[in-house]
Amino acid sequence: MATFAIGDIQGCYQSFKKLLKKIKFNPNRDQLLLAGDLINRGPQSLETMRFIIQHQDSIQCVLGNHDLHYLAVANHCQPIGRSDTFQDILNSNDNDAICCWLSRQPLALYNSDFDALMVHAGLPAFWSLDEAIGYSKEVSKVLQSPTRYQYYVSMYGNQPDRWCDSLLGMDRLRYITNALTRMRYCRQDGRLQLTNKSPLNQKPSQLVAWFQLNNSRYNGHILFGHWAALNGQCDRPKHFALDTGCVWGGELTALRLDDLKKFAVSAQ
Ligand SMILES: [Mn+2]
Repeated sequence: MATFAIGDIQGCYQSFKKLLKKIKFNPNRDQLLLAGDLINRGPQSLETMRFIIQHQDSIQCVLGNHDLHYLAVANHCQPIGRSDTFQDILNSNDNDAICCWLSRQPLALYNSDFDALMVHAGLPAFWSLDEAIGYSKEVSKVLQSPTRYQYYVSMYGNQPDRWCDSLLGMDRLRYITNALTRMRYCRQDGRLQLTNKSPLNQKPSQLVAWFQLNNSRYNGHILFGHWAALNGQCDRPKHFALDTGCVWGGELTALRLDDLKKFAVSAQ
């Protein structure tokens, strides 16, 4: 029995299957933790989601920005974009089931066996574990309620960039969503800077990666995806960057949590 954390699949079903073969994934014995962005940009979003739902007893996941974007489109709150590739799901008979299943997945997930928090993008430096899980639940509650339509219409945007526990309504939900599913860089004071995607050695001096801001309130492991330009490197002993750019021709990576051994396959 082993537990594997896997980075952004983004509909790269062939690479996903190849990785599962490499790690000898046995759904009767092993567990997968998927770091979000399960679909979109890659070629086989529908097959990817069918496999995940079929094996849901052995899989846990968090939502990424692409998964939320699919939910917004599937709920008729956003038009599909030119570079979106989840039309296969929208056109299928599985669309309602996939939409419903994804709506029930969290933005933050804690595994106590490995003292590991999984989020798609990152953990703000001033949030504790309990706060991150609580804020994730605030969003989940909305995704499963009739107020989700308002959320999907207005979740886009980069403001507010500063957290304050007194934030209310959509401003509060948008900050939580941006921090957990889109964050890469922050300013020195912790404010979100959501537009810069460069690798660390090309960052402007006024920005810091979210994981470079010292978090004195959570010192467990953090498993995250979203930032392909890191190419799996983040120079922090308990932080694991899992997005190795499979959809861009890089690799799909699995981290075995039992011994922190990494496995990767090249994009298929
Ligand atoms: Mn992402």
